[in-house]
Amino acid sequence: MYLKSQEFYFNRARASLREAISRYAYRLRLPPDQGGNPDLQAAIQPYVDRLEQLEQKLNQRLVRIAAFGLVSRGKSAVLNALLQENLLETGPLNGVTRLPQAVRWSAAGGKIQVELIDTPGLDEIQGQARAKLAQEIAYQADLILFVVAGDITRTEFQALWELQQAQKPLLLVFNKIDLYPDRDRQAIYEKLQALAKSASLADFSPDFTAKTSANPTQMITPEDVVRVAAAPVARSIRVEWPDGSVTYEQHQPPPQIAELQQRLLTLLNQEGRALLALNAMRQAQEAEVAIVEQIKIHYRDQANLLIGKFARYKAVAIALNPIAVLDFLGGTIVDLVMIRALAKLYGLPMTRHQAGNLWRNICLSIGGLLLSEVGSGLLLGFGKSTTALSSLTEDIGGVTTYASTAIAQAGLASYGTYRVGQATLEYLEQGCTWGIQGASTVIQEILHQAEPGTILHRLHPSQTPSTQILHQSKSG
Ligand SMILES: Nc1nc2c(ncn2[C@@H]2O[C@H](COP(=O)(O)OP(=O)(O)OP(=O)(O)O)[C@@H](O)[C@H]2O)c(=O)[nH]1
Ligand SMILES: [Mg+2]
Repeated sequence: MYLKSQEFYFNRARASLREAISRYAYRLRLPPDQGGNPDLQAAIQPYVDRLEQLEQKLNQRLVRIAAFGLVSRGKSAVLNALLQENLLETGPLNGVTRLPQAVRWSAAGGKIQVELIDTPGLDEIQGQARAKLAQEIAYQADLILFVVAGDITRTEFQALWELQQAQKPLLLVFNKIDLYPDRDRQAIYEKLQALAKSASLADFSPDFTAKTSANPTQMITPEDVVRVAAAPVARSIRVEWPDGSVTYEQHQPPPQIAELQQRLLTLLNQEGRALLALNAMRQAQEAEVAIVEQIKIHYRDQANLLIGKFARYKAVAIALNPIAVLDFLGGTIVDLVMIRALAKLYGLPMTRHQAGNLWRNICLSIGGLLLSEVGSGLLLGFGKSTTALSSLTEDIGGVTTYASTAIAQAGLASYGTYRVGQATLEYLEQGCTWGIQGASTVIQEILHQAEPGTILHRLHPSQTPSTQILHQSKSG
């Protein structure tokens, strides 16, 4: 059941990306004489490239797993143990790994490809550069392994907290278990699991202040804490020979990596493609928001001119037209034509998301007219018409009444058009990611269908208050 929907959403993400790419790639190819804007094209090119990279990553079904942790916790050793090959350099000194490195992992089975990313210790490169590099890698990753080698330190908490800003699923890898006697090992393991359960870091340690008090590990369940010994220390073994002599031999125990390997394989199999789809959609959403932002900037003046022009059309039409019913009809038509013109100017699709909002603004714009007719103290809805009639036959006073009603209405009408214009811009902007095939829509669907107990389910807005705020502000 879950497997089937996973494939379904994976394909939906692909379709969504393809649609977005074709929408903006078309714009890039448009020559200047057909409305292509070289400035805008240059500005959106990098984002369209990013969409294309995302599509490639999806087509390859490439899952990125990044290992993070402080220096010498055994990040490189853990990845080597998974790879069953010493491809990554390890060593007893701090800061052996200097640059991020990606290695393909073939053991994940045929359905998906996996790339393991080794990173420098989080406390190795200093300050801003460290934080920025880590954020970038975390942002690219589909899953994070956070490697510790015992009790979590304060610096590790802080690092975890920062990594969680990327909203990626995370496994807590307790490495070097060979260094602890059984009882200590169990105690640390239970403490790490307890951490996953506690709601706030403040519960866990009084050291934590408001900023860090939201538990960065709240998205981890106890089963996401795994115990490994990626490169257990060699033991010297005393050998007593038949002739009575004694020698010592170095014995290298094999890595203990099964717990991590099992958890990863299960996860990739059950949720790998859904995770891929989710991350691709999140990144596509950001790229698209950036593209639309550029479009908005480049067409802002033209759009305002256009809205102003329609507002004037409407004002004139309404002021000159003495028949009330035609005001409404004419006003609505002007608004609708303007909406089309704006969509065309921006080259963005008219999707149905939030069409209701747009209609409400159109109705308000018309409602304003209606109220002004009532408010002019004359016959319901026919204020201007009646004054128009009377002004034909009566004194100059009638004409002034007509004129002032007309001016008031024209002002209201053009203000209404202005409001509809602004609402249209917002609507077009959101329509891109909230359309049927839009990234935001697909993200929401993936998170909604996630079953309890899955890592995806824990990424659901209702599970994490911080995403909810993000989500609400995006959906406006
Ligand atoms: N006893 C023991 N030592 C380990 C284990 N895993 C790694 N080590 C040792 O810990 C040291 C650091 O391992 P690395 O894999 O280089 O650690 P790292 O986190 O990649 O370190 P940097 O790249 O310097 O940040 C090496 O000397 C490893 O042999 C383990 O499971 N048990
Ligand atoms: Mg390393």
